[in-house]
Amino acid sequence: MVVVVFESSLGRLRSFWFLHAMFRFKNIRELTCLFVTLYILMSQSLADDQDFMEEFLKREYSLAKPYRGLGFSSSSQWDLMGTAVVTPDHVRLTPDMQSRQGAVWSRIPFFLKDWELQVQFKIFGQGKKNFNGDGMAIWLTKDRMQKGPVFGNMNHFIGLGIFVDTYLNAEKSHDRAFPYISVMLGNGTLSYDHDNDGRFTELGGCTAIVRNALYNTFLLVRYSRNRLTVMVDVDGRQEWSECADITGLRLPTGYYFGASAATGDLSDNHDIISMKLYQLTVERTPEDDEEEEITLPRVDGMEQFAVDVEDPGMSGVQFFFTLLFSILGLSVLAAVGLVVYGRWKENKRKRFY
Ligand SMILES: [Ca+2]
Repeated sequence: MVVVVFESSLGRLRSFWFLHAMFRFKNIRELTCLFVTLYILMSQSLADDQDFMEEFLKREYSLAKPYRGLGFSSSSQWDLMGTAVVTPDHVRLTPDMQSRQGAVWSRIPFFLKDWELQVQFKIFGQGKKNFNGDGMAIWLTKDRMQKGPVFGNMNHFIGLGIFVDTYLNAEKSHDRAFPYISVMLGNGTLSYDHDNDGRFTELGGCTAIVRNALYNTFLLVRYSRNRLTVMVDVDGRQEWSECADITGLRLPTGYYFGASAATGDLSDNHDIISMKLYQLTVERTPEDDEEEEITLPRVDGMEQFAVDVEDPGMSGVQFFFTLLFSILGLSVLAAVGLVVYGRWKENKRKRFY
């Protein structure tokens, strides 16, 4: 969106220069007038774009300055967890100290279908390159406020996790540089493998040199019509570079946004400056609206998301005990039947006399 804003302003500017070629300036006053007009037009266009963006900003799902009452007030829409603290400039999930876990979680379940999340954050610390960790994650998951081994959140999560992994755990992995951003979709049974930096469950990702960077990092997550795109801006150029693009990704609604971070033997400051959620206007066909409601996240055509709901059948031991108890049950029934029959016969004989 920043790109859109920037490019559209630039577009207007270009068209003005085209007009400019048709003018001839007689004196400095005309030139000044031209610059003033240009300035007013530009600031006007920027304001228009800003208004346009603000219209679609969903404040109830956004976290931005000033963080009044965040985590404490009953009117706040976010909860803090672990080592997370709020300062006037950021929400610090972990300080640059060993073995810390912190998170911030939205209190309101999320039901929009087409959306875009822009996260502004900063990761920095005293440690030299490769002597820092572990990283942070952005979440949209069924459960919230859980502690665990996945960047400060639970393992076997259900929903979307986007990891900013700042430490390379896998020993034999030289094909990618760290920090590395990766996308994972959890269905409750998939496990995040920390020792391999989640490589086997990764749906997409990219290297992004976000640590100790000059500028704050911007991460964009766009989800629309079952397509998830992740883009990143690390060097303050206000230009997005593509990081991941996954189609056929199906995410149920009613989940919670969150951000978490963790340090271990190595550490860093993990700061969230803002998380802004925008609603996207997307034309939907009747087929889109008729689309089945899903209960578990999945990616079309991926085996690991096929949930086995069939009866797995009996094992040998189960079969043996089932047979044993059936025989025992039948024997008891037969014995009871015989006793009842014997009594009935005796009663009949007594009545006869
Ligand atoms: Ca790692």
